[in-house]
Amino acid sequence: MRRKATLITGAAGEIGQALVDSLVKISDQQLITLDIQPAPAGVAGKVIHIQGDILDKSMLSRLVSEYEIDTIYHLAALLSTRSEFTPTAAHQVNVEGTLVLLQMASEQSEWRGSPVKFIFPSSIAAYGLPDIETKTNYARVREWEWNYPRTMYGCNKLYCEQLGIYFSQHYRQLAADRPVMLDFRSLRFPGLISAFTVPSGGTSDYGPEMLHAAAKGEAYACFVREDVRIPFMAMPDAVTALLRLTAAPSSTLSRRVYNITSFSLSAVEFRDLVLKSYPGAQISFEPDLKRQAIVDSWPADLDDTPARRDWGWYPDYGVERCFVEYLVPNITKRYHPA
Ligand code: AKB
Repeated sequence: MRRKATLITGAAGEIGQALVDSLVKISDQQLITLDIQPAPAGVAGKVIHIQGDILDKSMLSRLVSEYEIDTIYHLAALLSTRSEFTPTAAHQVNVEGTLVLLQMASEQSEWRGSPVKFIFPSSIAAYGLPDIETKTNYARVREWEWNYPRTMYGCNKLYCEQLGIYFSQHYRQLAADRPVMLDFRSLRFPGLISAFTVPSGGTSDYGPEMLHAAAKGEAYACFVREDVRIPFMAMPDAVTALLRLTAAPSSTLSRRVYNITSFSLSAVEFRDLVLKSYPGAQISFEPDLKRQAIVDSWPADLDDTPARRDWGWYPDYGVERCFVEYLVPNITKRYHPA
């Protein structure tokens, strides 16, 4: 008999590291982590780590010959700025990688006779507001509005959401027998901020970069204007949301893709919060017009009513608690251990 397992791709990335840290504490089944990078420090011996490429089908075949995978957290992706520099590679990793895993999860669902849960992080990058006026007028964007991404990463996320829905609801719709289909669930995250990892390759990174630079005592030039506003969330809330959505009974879910958010800040409000804790921080604004245009196309806020209603989503960290209790003490300790 194959052992039951949970697969986490992109496990060495920012969300991956935080999620795996939580899963090792609460999961009663084998965790298999997959990443192009080595296993994150701290999980050695607690997970089976495969250092490899999600596009490697023979590696995935070996995996399912040994394990019955019942839940997949598919976190592997190239983020928005990096994807603009290498759009073809982004498409390969973000779309083809997702397709390979969706196919594997579909086959596994049939073999098991019950749906594999496929949990997929999407992003505010799936939205694209055409100009600042529209962004101001449509501040709290709902899931079905403004789905016109302007980045490769945003296009990839939006399309993979649709692929996930297809594999959950319409896969092999012309076959004589309806297959057991996978159970796709996705969250559109705002900009995430972790106290323990530094982001790389994203366009919402100016927030966390400001904070980490201030804690290190380094000057930071923010690459967007003072008034640019997007939603943010503390990483522990992102992990809680992933776990809560995974655990939600299917009968309570009215959608497969949910917005979630915590607080929205303009870049200057973010700077002011950083200055409260690190009064000597040297933060200037030197907009990079091209990266700024990407952030300008993202919503100022998200309407997360369906997530709150269907599966009880709420953020534990509002802005104050996020900075005062989570970010500042942990980031300070990271760079200035006692
Ligand atoms: C990025 O900036 O690419 C990500 C995102 C908003 O999804 N942080």
